[in-house]
Amino acid sequence: MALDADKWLSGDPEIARLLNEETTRQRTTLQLIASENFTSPAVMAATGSSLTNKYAEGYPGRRYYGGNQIIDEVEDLARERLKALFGAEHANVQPHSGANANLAAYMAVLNPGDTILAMRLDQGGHLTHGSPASLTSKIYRFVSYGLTPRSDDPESLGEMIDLDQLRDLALAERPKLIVAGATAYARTIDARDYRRIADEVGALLMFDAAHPAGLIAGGAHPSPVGVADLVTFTTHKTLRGPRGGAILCSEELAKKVDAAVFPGLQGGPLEHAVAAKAVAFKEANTPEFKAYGHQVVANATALGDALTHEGFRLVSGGTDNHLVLLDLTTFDGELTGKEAQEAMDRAGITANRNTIPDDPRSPFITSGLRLGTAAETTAGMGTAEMATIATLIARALRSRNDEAQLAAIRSEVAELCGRFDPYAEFGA
Ligand code: DSN
Repeated sequence: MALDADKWLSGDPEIARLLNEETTRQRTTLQLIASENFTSPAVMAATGSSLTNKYAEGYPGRRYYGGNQIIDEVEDLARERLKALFGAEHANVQPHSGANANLAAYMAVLNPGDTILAMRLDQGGHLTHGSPASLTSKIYRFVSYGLTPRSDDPESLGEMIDLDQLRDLALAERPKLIVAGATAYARTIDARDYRRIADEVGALLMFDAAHPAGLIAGGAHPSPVGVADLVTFTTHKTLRGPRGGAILCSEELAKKVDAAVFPGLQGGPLEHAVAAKAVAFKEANTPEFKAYGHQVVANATALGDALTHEGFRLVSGGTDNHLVLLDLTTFDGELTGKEAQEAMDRAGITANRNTIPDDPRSPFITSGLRLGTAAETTAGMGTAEMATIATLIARALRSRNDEAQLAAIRSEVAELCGRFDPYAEFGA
C-alpha cells in the first residue's frame, strides 16, 4: 500500500524518504492551490493497488486483452457511479487527465480546422481552450472570448464573462463548438447562458467543469449535465478523487466519445486510477459531500472578504465558488505574483501566481495570486480559519524580505495545520 512507505519501500529508502517528506509537507503547510485537494486514504489505496499491473485496452465486455473480468466490474462500477452522481446518460472514465478529456471531446465531434469559441487563457481559460502553446490550437481554429472590463464602481460588477461578446463572436464566426469553463474565474458559470447562444448559431456546447465538478456534485453550483452536449472534468480538484479526467454525454454521442478516448487518443486505461475514481464518486454521492461543497464556497467567500480587508482587490469583485483571484497591485504595487508565491512558500503557505485580466506583467511573473479552499475545507477548516489564513498571508507578504518573520509565520501555520490534519489516521 502506498500509505506505508517505510514498510513497502524499505528497499528504496530514497523514494520512501521523499514520499514521507511530501506527506509531511502537505500535512504541516497550508494547501491553497485551487486545483488541489486531499483524497481519502481509500482513494489512495485504490490508486496504489494491483490494478496498475493490468492492460485493458477497450471497454467493459469489449477488451483487447484477456483476464479483464474483474477490471470490467471495476470500470462498470465507476461508470455507473459517475452517471448516478451527475444524472448523466453516458460516462467515460478513462481519460488520463482533464487535458486528455478535452482533446477527446473535441475529437468526438469536430474535424481538424473546425472553429471553437472558448475562453482566453489570460482571462481565466485553460491551455486546452486554444492557447497558442497547446496542441489544440494547431488542430482546431480557436476564437476567444473574455471578461467584461474592470469596473471601479462597487455597484457594477466588472470582470465577468462577457456574454454579449460571446454572442457577437458566435454570430460572426459560427463556431461548431462553444466551450464554457475556466481555471481562474471566481464566479458561477451557468451552462444555460451558453446554451441559448449555442442554439442561436447551431453550435454544440462543451462545459469544462474541471474546477467546479465537486461543487456541482455537491449541489452548490448549477449542473451543466443535460444542458451541454459534452461535460468534461478532472477528478482531483473539488471532486476530491485521484488525478484523472472523465467525460459525460448523451447516449447519442456515447460511441463517438468512447472511440475518441480509445483508440483515438489513448492506449491502455489506468485501471488503478479508474478504481480510485469509483471510490471518489461513491464518496461524493453522500450528504456529507453536499455539506462539504457548500462549506468550500462559504470558506472562499470568508477568505475573500478577509483578504479585501487586508487591502487586496478580488478580481470579478468577489467569489461564488472555491477560489479567489487576488489582484496584488492594490496591496503593494511593487509586489509580483512570483515574489508573493515564493515568500508564501517560505511561510508554509502554498498557492500559485496567476495572471489577472489585462496583466501588465508576463505569465511567468504576473500581478496576481489564485487561492482555493477545497483542500483545507477537506481538512476541516471553516470560516474562522479562513480569516486567520488571510492575516497570515498579509503578514507574510508585508514581511517578505524578513526571513525571521517568515519563519515565525511558518510556525503559526504548522500549529494551525496540526489542528486540522487531513491524514490524522496516518499517525504522527
Ligand atoms: N489544472 C489547472 C489548474 O491548476 O487550474 C491547470 O491545468
